Amino acid sequence: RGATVRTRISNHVTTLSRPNDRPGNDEIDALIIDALRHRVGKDERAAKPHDWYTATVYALRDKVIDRWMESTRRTYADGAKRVYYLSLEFLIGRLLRDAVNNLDLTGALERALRTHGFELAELEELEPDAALGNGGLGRLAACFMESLASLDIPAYGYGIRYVNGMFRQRIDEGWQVELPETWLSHGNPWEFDRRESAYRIGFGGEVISDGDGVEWHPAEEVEASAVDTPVVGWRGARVNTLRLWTANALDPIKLDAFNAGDHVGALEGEARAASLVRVLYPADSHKAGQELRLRQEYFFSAASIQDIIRRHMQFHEDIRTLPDKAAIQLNDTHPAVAVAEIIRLLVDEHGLEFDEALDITRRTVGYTNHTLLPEALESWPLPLFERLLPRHMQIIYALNSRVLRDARKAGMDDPAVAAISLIDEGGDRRVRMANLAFTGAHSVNGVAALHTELMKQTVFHDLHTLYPEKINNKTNGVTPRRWLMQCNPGLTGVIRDAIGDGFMDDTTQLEKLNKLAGDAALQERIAEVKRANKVALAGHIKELTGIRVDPDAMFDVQIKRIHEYKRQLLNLIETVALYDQIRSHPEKDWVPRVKIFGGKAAPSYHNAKLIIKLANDIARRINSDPSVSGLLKVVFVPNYNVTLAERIIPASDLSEQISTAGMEASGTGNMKFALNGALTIGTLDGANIEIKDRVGDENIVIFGMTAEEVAEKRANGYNPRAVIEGSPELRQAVEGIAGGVFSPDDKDRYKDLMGGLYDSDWFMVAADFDAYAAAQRDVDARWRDPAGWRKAAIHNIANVGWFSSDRTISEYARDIWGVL
Ligand code: B1H
Repeated sequence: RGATVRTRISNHVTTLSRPNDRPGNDEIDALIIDALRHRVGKDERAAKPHDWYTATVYALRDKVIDRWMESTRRTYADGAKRVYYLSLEFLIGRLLRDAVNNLDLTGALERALRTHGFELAELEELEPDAALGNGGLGRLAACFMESLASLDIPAYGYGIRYVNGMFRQRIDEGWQVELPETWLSHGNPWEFDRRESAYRIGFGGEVISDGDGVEWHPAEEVEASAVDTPVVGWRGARVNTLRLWTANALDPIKLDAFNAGDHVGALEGEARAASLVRVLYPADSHKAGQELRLRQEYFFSAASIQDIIRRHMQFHEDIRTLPDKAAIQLNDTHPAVAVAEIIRLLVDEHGLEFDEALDITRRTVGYTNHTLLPEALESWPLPLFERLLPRHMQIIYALNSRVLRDARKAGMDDPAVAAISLIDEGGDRRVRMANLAFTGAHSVNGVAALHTELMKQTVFHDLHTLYPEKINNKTNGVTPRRWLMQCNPGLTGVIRDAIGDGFMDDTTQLEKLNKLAGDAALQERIAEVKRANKVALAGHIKELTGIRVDPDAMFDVQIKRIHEYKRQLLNLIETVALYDQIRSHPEKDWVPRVKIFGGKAAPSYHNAKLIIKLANDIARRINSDPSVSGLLKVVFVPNYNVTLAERIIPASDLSEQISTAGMEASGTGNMKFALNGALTIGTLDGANIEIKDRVGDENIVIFGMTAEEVAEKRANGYNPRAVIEGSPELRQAVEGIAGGVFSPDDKDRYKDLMGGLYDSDWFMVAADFDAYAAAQRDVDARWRDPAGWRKAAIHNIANVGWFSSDRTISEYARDIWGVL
């Protein structure tokens, strides 16, 4: 299989003219000047940097469009099966460097821009970071889109074009403040309005059945209209489409109301439509429970399914061949209502019997689960679901009756049948979206080996017993184009010099570095690149926070959404313990560290916001204490996003992946850090386990309880108070925080947060503390041996090529979609 991927890519190596360093950049220059004049409407003298940026994107876009049309023509001509990735999140970040790099135009474009007095890097800074996602789930969707194009798989991403994506985070006196992010305020030169691709999406109303048919008469309708962004594959292999839906009122203005003087009411339809695509719910690994969220889910699922079926009928004419020509992947349960929508269209519009419609749906749909956290499992109150989607509710009942019949036939008992049901009957009745997705799909996958095992044992235990062939694992991956070549050109250059270019088309070739890991010259070059990246980051940190950090200290980094299960608190408490230790034993040979934190908290997540404040309170105190100066600094970088990650990861020495075992489904940041030569300190959770298996036990620092031990401890009664009292270091740190050492202005600020550790400590911070602190001292010992550290870093880079999203996507393609 690996070979298939390689040949597919190398076929395209020849189709793109290389090398990029041929002298003439007249073509790209001419395109830029033409775009500047005729599309931006400025001449070279009047143009501002932003105009040049826009013109540059237009010029590139023109190069992209030719390949885009060629890709589409090829797919039509081949009658090929298409992949449809439905996701409420696409965390794509900036796109300029992606396009330039994948079209191999970096050199040509840099030279062209320099003739006009611009650096490409400086224009890149003008591009807003498109944050149409929360965290890992959304970023995974973006990496997948890039890999699909790179592997030459015809694919469409479907989502929502949020006007306000993820909020911008400001830190005000240490507290998170959320501001709207207006990424579209200067227009978006990457997108194409496709008003001709528009569909009516209904809500509410009633279902009328007369003898031979069923008709849904919605009470409200909005129009979904498509906005397309091209996604360029590596070496221009292919250009796919990211199709994001925007909403319009069918009747933009009610003229009768307007003429009657109701000027606001006349525009109400437009306002209601606009509200659908206004904001991304900022709830990572947590359900966003409002009605508007369910409306968003149905709006984008229904528009996407209508689009997919229209395209299918246009070219294949027979709805029964849908599973041969389309694979629809549901990114978590957010688009799960698509299952009911497909069945509805097949039954109500195409006249199929229910069972045949269900069979076609199942053969077309795959579902990816991303979390087992109970608070993130979506379910909707039945009355709400029924009011908003009455026909879909009927279809869900019809599907449920078949599923429950299967369960009874298999001899399952009442508790098992209750667990399998699409309706949760405990308390207020709710529709379980995970059960809908599971029963409506032929494939249900987890995102790392441990997570997939836990799916079978816990949340999906009974569904798995009933349908044992569905659950499969697809360990996540990240695109090496963005997360190595683009974000770390220095390291990429050193690797090319050391092992040649082969790894750029097949990251498993990074393994060639293993035998060079002890080579002093290579270690030196990699260390120089790391240092340069750290100097650059230190400058950026100074600009963002005013804090001065020493590039020769260890950069110890935890950047990710703030969540209790990710245990930023464990890291912070250990930071305080280290601070105490340094002050008690100033004579010891401490390793200078910079503790870097970054991440957003869901606006309604009280403890997560308090953890941000704690990080900032700890930072203020430690950074101003001369007794640890030069040894310990703490930084909270505001507004963590994809663009910041691209700066921070290449400059990191230590990657913190310390979630409570069993709770982080996979993690993908862990892969990015290792690929950029950071060592990991982590628990046996998610993909950490598979990273350890690949880089080797001696090149990663693992600590703490296993998922099994966590479950056991929870089952057998866990007494955190006793643990805290039995650990002097932990106790001193927790008492200090609880007593107001870091919050002299409000001594009780952290009383309840720390109290929670004594009383319940659901995330087992106390239970893992001593092991974590010991692991950190082990990290110190390794750092004191620079050659040993550098060697371990090289083994990390060498052995995580497997975590390329090209590998992940080729597995989906082969096992789930049947397109490779
Ligand atoms: C992940 C989410 C998520 N899992 C609900 N679940 C959301 C759930 O807005 N919501 O309602 C948003 C996001 N996100 C993450 O997915 C996992 O926590 C990571 O471990 C994993 O690496 C990532 C990609 O699979």
